[in-house]
Amino acid sequence: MSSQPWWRTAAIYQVYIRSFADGNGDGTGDIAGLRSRLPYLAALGVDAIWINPWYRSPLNDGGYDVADYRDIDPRFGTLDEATSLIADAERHGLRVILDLVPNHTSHRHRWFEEALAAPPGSPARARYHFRRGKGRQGTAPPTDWRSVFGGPAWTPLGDGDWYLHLFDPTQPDLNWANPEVRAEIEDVIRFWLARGATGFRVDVAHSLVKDPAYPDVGDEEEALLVAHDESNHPFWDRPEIHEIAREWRAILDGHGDHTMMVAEAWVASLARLVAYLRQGEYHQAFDFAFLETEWDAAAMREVIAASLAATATVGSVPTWVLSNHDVVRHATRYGLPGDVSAKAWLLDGDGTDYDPALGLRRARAATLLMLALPGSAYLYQGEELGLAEVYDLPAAVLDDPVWIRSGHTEKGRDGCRVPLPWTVAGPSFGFGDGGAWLPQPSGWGARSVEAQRGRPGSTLEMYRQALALRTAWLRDDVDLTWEDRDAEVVAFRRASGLRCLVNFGEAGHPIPPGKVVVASGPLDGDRLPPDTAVWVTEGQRR
Ligand code: TEU
Repeated sequence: MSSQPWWRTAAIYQVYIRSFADGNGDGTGDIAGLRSRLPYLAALGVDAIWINPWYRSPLNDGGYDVADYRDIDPRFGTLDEATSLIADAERHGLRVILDLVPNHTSHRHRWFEEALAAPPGSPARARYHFRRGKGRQGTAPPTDWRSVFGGPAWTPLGDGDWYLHLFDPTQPDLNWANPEVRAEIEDVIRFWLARGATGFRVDVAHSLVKDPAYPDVGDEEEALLVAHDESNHPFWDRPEIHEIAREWRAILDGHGDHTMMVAEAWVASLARLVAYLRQGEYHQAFDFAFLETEWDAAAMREVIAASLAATATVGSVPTWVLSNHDVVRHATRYGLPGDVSAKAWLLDGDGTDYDPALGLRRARAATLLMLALPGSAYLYQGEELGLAEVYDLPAAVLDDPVWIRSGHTEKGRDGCRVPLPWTVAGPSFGFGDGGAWLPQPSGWGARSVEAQRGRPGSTLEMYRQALALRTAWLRDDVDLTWEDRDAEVVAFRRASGLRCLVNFGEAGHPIPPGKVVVASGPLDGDRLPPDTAVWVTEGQRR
């Protein structure tokens, strides 16, 4: 038995439900599909799943536009099915973490519809941020704030009031100064805990509270940034957020010590990130600096050491992630030249040297690195198949509001959200009996679960092996000892005796004595080739 709370060393698998598995053949993933694949997830060896929003929603932002926090969107299933899914998952040894979206609702939420029907200054409008426009006629936005997806963060209603939306206009921001809002989200938390959820991934945890004076940001550049290193930005990372986190934490603590919540907080520095992990606040917060680090030994060592040191100051451990539904898949990122921004490349990448084989090789090595580190790791569906970003989706099928809101200057996040291939052939490669809501590449079948299952050396088998070894070797301790080797090789030893070596250089490197228990690619005798990682053990496996 481990002495650590489960989440401190957990591997958690992110299910983007719309694209995971389709149980009814309508082209959209659903709860029935997910239920049928629970044995797959259990066999993969993860401890928990995090399910992206499955609530009733117009799906203008893939479900991050919630119309009813206490019901399931009919395209995904029913509330009864959701409750059964959570119980089923538990029987498979999988905990369930849900996505909590407290910063904004959908414009189709009952509250927003009430607000629109009510006059300016009414209590119904006080649940959101409604402000008079600037200028004599009120025709200018109340502030210069910009939406993360592009364009102004305010939309006028025609009655003098404008409403705030830091994301899409279909996602009005809730007013966290209003006690009714706080009570409502607390109740939503209780609602899902009562249905067996273990905890929550909290969406845009660094926003919520806005400066009641609604000042301009002033600087155009600043207005666009998601992360700020000051404590008085009008809408990002304000100090009042921490009090809200403490209230939520108290609710979770009241439901048992297995509960947890993880913050999605894109903040400016590690120091600001670990503030979310203080006693009585979040259990975890994603460390996105790791996924933003270029393929370079010194840079990787630095970002890992910094995260370990910073989280230790609050008695916590890092939370690693390489891919999720918002970023270009890591198998593609690592295949791009170091000076190319993956996000920008999506738009007009054809001219760039993209090397998918190199990307996959490095992605597999990066995964072994991540899974060997102290702390927890979040895996994004499909990375265990080595899936690459589908960068050439035609404009006509793009669904991410980013594409439109950015005036077609950012392609958006659909390329990492393409439905999974389960079988070598079939109408949607086993995703379901019908089609897929986003078109899958023709070569997708060769990457399918069926094609990789049981095949030695496949990415799927590498993940399975590494996750099993992680459970056996890396459960109990949070220590890491760096080993002094070649500058181009990141090497460390865990207290259990397991060593991890990753070669970022261009020449082979000697593998230390011991047993190689997993490798990210073919080895060159007793040498570790470039862009490859190994785990080596000494002594008996516990
Ligand atoms: O994302 C928060 C966020 O600010 C970024 O991830 C941003 O969406 C992205 O960089 C834009 O390109 C969360 C969710 O993960 C995301 O899917 C939602 O769209 C967003 O919140 C709004 O709810």
